Amino acid sequence: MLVAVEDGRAVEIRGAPDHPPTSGVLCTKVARYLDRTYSPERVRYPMRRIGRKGDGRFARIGWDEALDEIAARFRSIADSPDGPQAILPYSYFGTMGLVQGSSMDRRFFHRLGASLLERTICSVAGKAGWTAVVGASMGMDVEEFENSRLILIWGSNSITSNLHFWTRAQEAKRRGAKLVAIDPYRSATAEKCHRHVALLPGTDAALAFGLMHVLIAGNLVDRDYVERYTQGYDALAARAAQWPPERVARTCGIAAEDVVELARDYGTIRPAAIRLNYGVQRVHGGANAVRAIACLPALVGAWRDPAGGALLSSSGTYPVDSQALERPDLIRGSPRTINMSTIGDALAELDDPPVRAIYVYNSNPVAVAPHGSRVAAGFAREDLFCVVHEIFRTDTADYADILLPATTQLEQTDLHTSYGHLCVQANNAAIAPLFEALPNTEVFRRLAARMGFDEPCFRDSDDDLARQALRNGDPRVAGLAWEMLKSAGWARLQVPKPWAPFAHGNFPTPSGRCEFHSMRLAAMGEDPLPDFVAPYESVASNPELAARYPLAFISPPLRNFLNSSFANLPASLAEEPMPRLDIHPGDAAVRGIESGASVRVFNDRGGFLARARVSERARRGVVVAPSVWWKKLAPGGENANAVTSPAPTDLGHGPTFYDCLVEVALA
Ligand SMILES: Nc1nc2c(c(=O)[nH]1)N[C@H]1C(S)=C(S)[C@@H](COP(=O)(O)OP(=O)(O)OC[C@H]3O[C@@H](n4cnc5c(=O)[nH]c(N)nc54)[C@H](O)[C@@H]3O)O[C@H]1N2
Ligand SMILES: Nc1nc2c(c(=O)[nH]1)N[C@H]1C(S)=C(S)[C@@H](COP(=O)(O)OP(=O)(O)OC[C@H]3O[C@@H](n4cnc5c(=O)[nH]c(N)nc54)[C@H](O)[C@@H]3O)O[C@H]1N2
Ligand SMILES: [Mo]
Repeated sequence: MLVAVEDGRAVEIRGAPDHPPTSGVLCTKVARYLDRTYSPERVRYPMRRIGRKGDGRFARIGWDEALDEIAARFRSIADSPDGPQAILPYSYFGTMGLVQGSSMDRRFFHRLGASLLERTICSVAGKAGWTAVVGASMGMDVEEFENSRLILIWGSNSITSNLHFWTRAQEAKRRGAKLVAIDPYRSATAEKCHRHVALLPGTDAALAFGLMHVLIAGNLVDRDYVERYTQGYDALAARAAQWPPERVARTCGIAAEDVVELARDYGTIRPAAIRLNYGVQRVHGGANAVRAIACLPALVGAWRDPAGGALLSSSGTYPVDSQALERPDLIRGSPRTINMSTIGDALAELDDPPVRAIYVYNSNPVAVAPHGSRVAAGFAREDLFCVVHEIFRTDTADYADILLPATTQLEQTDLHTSYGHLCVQANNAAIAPLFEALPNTEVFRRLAARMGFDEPCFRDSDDDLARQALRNGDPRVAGLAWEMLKSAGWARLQVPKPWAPFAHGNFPTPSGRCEFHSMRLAAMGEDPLPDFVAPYESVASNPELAARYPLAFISPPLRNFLNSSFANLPASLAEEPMPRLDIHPGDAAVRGIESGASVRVFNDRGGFLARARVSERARRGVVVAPSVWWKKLAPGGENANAVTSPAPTDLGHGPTFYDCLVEVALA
């Protein structure tokens, strides 16, 4: 991102035209980054709560006063019989930069002895599933998709959430490739694909097994690749044998012919690529679905070609030195770990010790965490000392005892890897911090000094931290020193181009092979093979619940929002004036719902209001509420997370946002 500055003020931003994976294009929301930076709604100064928790009424105080108070409260909790574990950091990826996202903050809470946070809210199930089979979060180079002949876009609305991949997929389409969307929702992306397989949420593993079944029966397996580079083929084939297309069709709610045709295409068109994304893994069987899908490219030898294989995340291609950044060696005692996805339960139930203080940064849990009423109730606890460091007065900020002003990316220094491409980016500050805003690192530096943490690492500057971020000596970052990145802006990792990481095996698994069968998972007491794990909440798996709440509910990302970020900007809200619910004409008619009607979406966990849009974008039996809205900007003050569930995924303890039954009625 290039920023033009005049008299200290950023006046224009644009994509860098020569940055290979993004080629000068900013996505819809980031193109509004100046609106965000110069918004009149920014948190400008440190503030102290004067109203009731949740009211969002504050009075200005100074930085010294704010930090003195936080340090005093933390010290008194740490010295009490409850100890420092009663303090909890809460952060996710408000910024994904390594410096502002996971460095000084971790050092501070480690040294304090605070409870550890398990950061599960997004991708853990998919990561667990993918690494079981492939070994690390690595896959195709996004730039290669333009050379693919068949692309399965699996659980991804790429036009919304992964524009730079979509550009390549469109180029492939122009060159004659076939595009297939596998998604319960006819998203903008699915609409532009040649085929759309609209399966029921949470049934992807069944479809993957169905594809294997047909590939094996039709002799479309690459025997040579399987023999040389994989492990557990016979056992996997035995599982696949249990999934003839008719059974798959019943489980997924699709036609058996769809399974057969898709498998034939996948077994015969080369190069065949899968853009797998996180939409498939927010369900009970999310990790197993990703495991099953991750087996497919090896079965047909698709990895042989740089434009074949699959991509879930590229993040594991970067040699990030998290030990150096986060300093887990500083951890005092053996603190417990709290799962961020069940924060509502943790705030309500833990008592040995209870969570007495929470420090939120880079996240907006009151809007984004599942089972929203529990989360809000937890944050409303009068005895909870709550610090929120934010750019805006989010739903979470309203519960702060102390609210601190944060810088935006234009005002801070950082180093960014990626989970979609293979470049490293320097984030140089373009302008000085506005108002009294400070970056995350500086706040933790100042707090560390107040707490008397005198280890030299608490004095590292942001440049020092950026210098430590990548593992020195790793050949993938040879020559990519921080000083070089700062002046060049970015550089591609030192990996071969074209990139075909598994063309000759070399899987970063314990066996070095693609592990259809995983001894590592077996040793953990898990199924060594992928399997279909049914949703917690679906008509087939939970008919009793479905009798009351018959509709499957999903709430995927909106193009104009980034989770709940950007969701308060007037330009975003001009395009998304109301929370929307897509519902199929058949499901709408029996409920007397017409397009434009105000509806209530509800289950036992809660409910929220949306405006119905009746169309076949939603398949029958599934309703879709693009998200994540700020609760206080939504009619009725609730958003989609009023109904979503914190029940854990099969591996990784992720939340199951898209494993959720609801009923819909006219409001
Ligand atoms: N504009 C925008 N971009 C974003 C984000 C955003 O909020 N807005 N969020 C960012 C973040 S944090 C993430 S994690 C990424 C990834 O975000 P993803 O979770 O990959 O999001 P989407 O691309 O919307 O893909 C989700 C798709 O999966 C579908 N889906 C839901 N359930 C299932 C299922 O069970 N099976 C299958 N096959 N499909 C299902 C949904 O209908 C949706 O079309 O996007 C990032 N990019
Ligand atoms: N219903 C439903 N819920 C979902 C999802 C879904 O698909 N459906 N998606 C889930 C996913 S994939 C994810 S990743 C999570 C995301 O959850 P979060 O990581 O909480 O993401 P955001 O809502 O973007 O909130 C990030 C906050 O950090 C702030 N911020 C940005 N930069 C900085 C900074 O430098 N310093 C500080 N202190 N603050 C900063 C922003 O202003 C913003 O309010 O939401 C999840 N919630
Ligand atoms: Mo995410």
